[in-house]
Amino acid sequence: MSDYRSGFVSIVGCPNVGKSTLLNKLIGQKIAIVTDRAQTTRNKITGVLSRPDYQIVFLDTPGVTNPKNKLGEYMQKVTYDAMNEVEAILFVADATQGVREKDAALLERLKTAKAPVIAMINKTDLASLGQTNEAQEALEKAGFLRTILRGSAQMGRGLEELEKTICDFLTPGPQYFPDDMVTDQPERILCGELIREKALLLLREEVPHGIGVGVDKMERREDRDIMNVYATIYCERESHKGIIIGKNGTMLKRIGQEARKDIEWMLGCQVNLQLWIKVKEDWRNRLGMLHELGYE
Ligand SMILES: Nc1nc2c(ncn2[C@@H]2O[C@H](COP(=O)(O)OP(=O)(O)OP(=O)(O)O)[C@@H](O)[C@H]2O)c(=O)[nH]1
Ligand SMILES: [Mg+2]
Repeated sequence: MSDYRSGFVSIVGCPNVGKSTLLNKLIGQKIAIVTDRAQTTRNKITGVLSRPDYQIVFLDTPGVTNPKNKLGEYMQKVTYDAMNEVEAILFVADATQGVREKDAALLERLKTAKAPVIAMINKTDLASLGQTNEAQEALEKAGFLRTILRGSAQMGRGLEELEKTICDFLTPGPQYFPDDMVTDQPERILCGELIREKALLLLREEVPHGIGVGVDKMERREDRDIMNVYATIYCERESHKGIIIGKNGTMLKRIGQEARKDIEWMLGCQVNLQLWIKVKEDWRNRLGMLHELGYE
């Protein structure tokens, strides 16, 4: 297959603009968790799109923001590192927010990136045409973007054109991943992420950002097709622990039930999910804990 092409494309942008939603839609499978909270994604997430004559390896990244702790610094580094050694960079903007100061700051950084940068104005389903046009004009002013596309990741609009555009940046190269592999994240990490997603979605106030999830053990029961999954939810304060457990344990139960459904769907078998909660004060500044939770 001499005309086979491939390439890496990193997806970058401010928090909450829809990068992970876009990744999932492009791949056609949920590999990155999505919530309405800023800073949902904490690590680089690889998503592989395989077609008969090309392969695009997408790198979803944490939304760029000023770090407030070591975890934040790690997340920023993940994003900046992902801008190197890729064939193209996809900058995502939110049509309803336009190009804010923080978007402009990231664009400024992207100006000096080695790879060509294209932009996608996302969430057009929520924005007026005027808002979208305004975002487009602001992006055009940046002056270095190769193409500016618009669409809605959630509605699946504009994705074919996006894929076609990205194809132009692929180069003759190897198939990096087998056809049936959509991500390089191990099941254990995906399980932890699904639990974290449910916690983020169900918990309010300041609790969610301080949550980390570690999957301690996964074991298939020999007698039946059931997977036992043991996981720990880490939080930063005793009072947060109480909120996560909820009145009579109802909140923890809901997080567990909703996460279990998704994990069963992902693993294709019945799951017995056991959740524990531990308080680790200021864990987002503790390197040992960050390593333990896969942020290294
Ligand atoms: N209406 C609408 N909502 C969207 C669209 N894309 C994403 N969203 C919503 O926007 C929110 C943020 O989506 P994410 O995909 O988690 O955003 P992100 O850029 O990955 O965010 P971080 O990981 O925090 O940087 C979620 O509530 C999504 O459902 C879209 O095209 N239309
Ligand atoms: Mg994300």
